[in-house]
Amino acid sequence: VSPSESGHTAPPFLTKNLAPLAPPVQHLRALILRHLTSTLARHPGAATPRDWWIATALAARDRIHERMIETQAVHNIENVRRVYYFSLEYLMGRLFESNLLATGLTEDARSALKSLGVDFDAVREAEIDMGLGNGGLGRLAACFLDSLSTLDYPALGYGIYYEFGLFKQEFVNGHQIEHPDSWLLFGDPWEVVRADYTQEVHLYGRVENVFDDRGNSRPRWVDTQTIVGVPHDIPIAGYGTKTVNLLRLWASKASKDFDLAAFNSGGYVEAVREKAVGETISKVLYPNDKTENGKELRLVQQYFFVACSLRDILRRHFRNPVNTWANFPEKVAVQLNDTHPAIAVVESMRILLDEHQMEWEAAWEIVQRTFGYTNHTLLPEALEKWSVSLFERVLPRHLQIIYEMNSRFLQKVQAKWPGNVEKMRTCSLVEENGNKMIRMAHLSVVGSHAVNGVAALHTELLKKQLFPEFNELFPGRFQNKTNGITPRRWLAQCNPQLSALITRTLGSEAWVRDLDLLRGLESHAGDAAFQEEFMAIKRANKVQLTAVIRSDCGLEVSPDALFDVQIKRLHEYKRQHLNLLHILALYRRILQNPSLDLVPRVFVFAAKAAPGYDLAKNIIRAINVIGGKINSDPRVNDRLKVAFLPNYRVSLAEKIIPAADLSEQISTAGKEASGTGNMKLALNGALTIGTLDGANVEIHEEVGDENIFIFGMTVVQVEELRAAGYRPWDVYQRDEELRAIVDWLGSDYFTPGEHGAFSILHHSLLGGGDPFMVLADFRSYCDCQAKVDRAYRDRANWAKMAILNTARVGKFSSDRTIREYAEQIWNLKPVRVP
Ligand code: T68
Repeated sequence: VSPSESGHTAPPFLTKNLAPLAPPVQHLRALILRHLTSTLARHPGAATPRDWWIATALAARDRIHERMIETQAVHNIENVRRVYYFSLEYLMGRLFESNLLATGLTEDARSALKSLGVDFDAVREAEIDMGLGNGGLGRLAACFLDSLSTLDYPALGYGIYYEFGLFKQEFVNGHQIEHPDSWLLFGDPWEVVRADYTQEVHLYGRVENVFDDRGNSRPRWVDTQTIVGVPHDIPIAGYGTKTVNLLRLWASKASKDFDLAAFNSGGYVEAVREKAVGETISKVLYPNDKTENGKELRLVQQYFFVACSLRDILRRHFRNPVNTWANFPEKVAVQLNDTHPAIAVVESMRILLDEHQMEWEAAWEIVQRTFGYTNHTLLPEALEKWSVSLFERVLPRHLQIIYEMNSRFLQKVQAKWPGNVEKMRTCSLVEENGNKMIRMAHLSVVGSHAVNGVAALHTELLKKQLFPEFNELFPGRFQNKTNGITPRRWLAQCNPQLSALITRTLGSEAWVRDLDLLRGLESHAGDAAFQEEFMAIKRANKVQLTAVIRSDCGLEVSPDALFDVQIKRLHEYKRQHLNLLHILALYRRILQNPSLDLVPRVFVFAAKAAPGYDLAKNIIRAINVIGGKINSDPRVNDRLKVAFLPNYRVSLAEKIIPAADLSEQISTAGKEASGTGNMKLALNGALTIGTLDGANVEIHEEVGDENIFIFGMTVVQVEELRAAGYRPWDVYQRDEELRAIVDWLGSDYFTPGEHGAFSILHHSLLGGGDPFMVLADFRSYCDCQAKVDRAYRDRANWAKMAILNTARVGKFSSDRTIREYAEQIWNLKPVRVP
């Protein structure tokens, strides 16, 4: 079909003076122009990059929709088993390039736009990130969706269509200031609203007992408030395949009934106000990446999306007349991304017991066979608990079911450890010290057939420290699934030059779908010419990052310096302040020895702090203020620069990662469940300086001891020191340099006239007991950084190490992770879409 016959033609007045192009490009150009005029009502002469972005996205979407319709038809007709990923967070980033890459339209779009005099990069930059997540957990969900589609697994992601994603961050006088993230301001060209699949959800109310005609009583949940969920579908196109799965996000609306009741009693304004309450549920993403603060709206969000999603799954299952409850667990696998959606276990029981009159045992078997649970943290403050009184108000029937689950479970505990009250107390789904709380992690373990950690070390600690009793009660239930990252976004897309070099060297693009093929680069690691090319690309990426640092920080840095990068949420356990202490130490050494020979370094930070996390915000302020002082001190003579890039997000990570020389992965051993930034940086040829924590352990195994900088205490040493009684004061007293810089930090040297500006940080290190053992690891860290300095001077060897990092981290593809989930937890088979 020629463009003119396909109906996709642009109006002739727009095309008559355009240069002829290859037919597919010409076709795409016509499509872009048609969307510009008919969808956006814009003349090309007046179009902004944003208009071109939307028009091009809609053109690509046309192709994705065709594949999506085809995929869903195949899945439905073949009545396939699907996995449903339940997550409160999806950190998707921009979708323009990833969708073009998946559909093979990148070069055509580039040429089509170029022929219209439009710059591809400016168009790409017009898209606002879809930032519906906090950090690693949300980004992992996004990588998993990419791998699920690429590997042809039938899958659906369920979540919330937040009107405001993670806040925008700005720095004012070094302080973090938050602004709302209005990502929908210009619309989302990727989504399709499916109002016909709207679901109703009930909340609050009370439970009463009703009697049937045999005199048996049954509980009934009554006097509830109704909220409706409207699905917004985002297509997830696989790379190099026709599969397009869906991410289905629920937006909350007040129900019609809700309106009517108030209208009928004459309260128009009240009705509209109540409607607004219904719509607040999906208004905003909670910006805490670790602490749970027990807010009612958060529980309501969790229940809202879970209830909508389960009803949607049932609708899909029973739409096919051959399906029954008996084959439900054969068709449906649900994965819980942390405990945030764990109420799904209880809601499923409620549906089976109350709406389908199933017996407990039968219902429980279905539920357990259906659910899997992924744990992402051992930090006690991050383990979700909900107060019983809140539960009783919001979800009274669910509380009853939890009590029943608990009583049956505690019988098992009793049988295993007869008469052991302590075991009952530790295992119970209900915590009973003072304010009664529901332990969502325990509930998730009991309600799932598989529980997994996200790195080998993390899973071991999960079994030994967090859930030892559960591991004994349910042998084989705990498994490891080391995290991964999608090589599409995190190499092919973000580092096009390195990707081209790899493709040229390996002779094909197959590595994009099979990352283990990067091992083929190993034999080139010692080749001087290859090293030159590899490092020239690194330098070009660094030059590009210098432009970002210039525009976002107003700072001039040299691309020949070592780019030392720490990018991740700001958290005590991640120890950005350990990095800061090292910077202070170097600064002080320069002041004491003006001719000190140091490899020039640019310290690149990017991190958001939870808005209520004072210590994290104080660390940001300290890095900004001390960095500012160092940057402008002529005595430093450009040997040190500190760039804290504001508003860290996926699209910024894509610019920083390809330019990194050194990757800071310096958490206290035992605290970082896995990390995934560590994988992205290593894949792009940055060397890791890190502790033996999370997936660093496995990166160390893969790249080899000579190609990584390991320092600090191990998990065992951390535990021993804690048991022996850790006294940061002693470390401080013993180490002259450490003492000097901690005192310096505590003084008002860096903030004249503003006394105690960093007192929260200073206190955490000394008086506060240094819970993450920053001082204990300081000396080892400095020594290791000195090794980095020496290693960087040997350019050829550094290049070799960097190449070997890229070559040896194929294991950390999320394709490998997803295959493991599919084979070992979901029992899921790929389905090819012809
Ligand atoms: C992260 N967790 C882990 N949590 O910290 C990281 N938490 O080690 C791991 O690599 C990653 O998960 C993927 O497994 C988080 O990112 C959150 O963001 C979060 C959000 C809300 C509530 C609790």
